[in-house]
Amino acid sequence: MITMKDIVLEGHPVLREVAKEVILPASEEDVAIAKKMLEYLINSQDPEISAQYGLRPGIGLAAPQINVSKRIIAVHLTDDKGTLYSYGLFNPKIISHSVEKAYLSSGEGCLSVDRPVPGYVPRYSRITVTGTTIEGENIKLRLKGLPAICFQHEIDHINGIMFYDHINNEDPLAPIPGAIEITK
Ligand code: K2U
Ligand code: NI
Repeated sequence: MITMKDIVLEGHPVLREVAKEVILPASEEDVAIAKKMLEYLINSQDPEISAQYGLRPGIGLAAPQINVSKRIIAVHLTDDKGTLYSYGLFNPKIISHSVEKAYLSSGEGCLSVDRPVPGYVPRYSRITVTGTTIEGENIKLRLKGLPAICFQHEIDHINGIMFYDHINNEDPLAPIPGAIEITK
């Protein structure tokens, strides 16, 4: 199982690389990586397991964060309507997005950043994402709210982008014009 020792911290060069496409159909090795990443998220959200292994709770994880420079992400969260989004996804791609922006009112954190970084992170409020699931299904997801924020955070990771790259350094908490505020 993945624990915190397996998650690389900011400053590690892999977090600034553009990760490589996964050759499909995914190999047993890449399927196992995606399954372990999803397992981490599920474990990290279990109070007993996360306490026992000292896991930081996560709703998303990208393969570069476990020092694997491949386009693999995992997401495990429930949105405000109670819809569960639980995926291990190969080669995720944002194929369209809204002009409208959104941001998390609490700002963002990252399992690879063990310090608070205050500031609003502008994201697209709605996105359409394609990718291939662990089961080998090619899917298209239309997302908004926290799922949209999470997928953008993880897809940033496979492009070598960190959430704080988007923060307005002059005024981190400046309102983002026209953006909607999302509370988690
Ligand atoms: O990629 C990661 O480091 C996991 C991130 C993903 C994430 C950050 C900000 C906003 C959305 C997703 C976090 O550690 S997951 C922790 C978390 C939990 C609930 C809501 C937001 C973030
Ligand atoms: Ni992160």
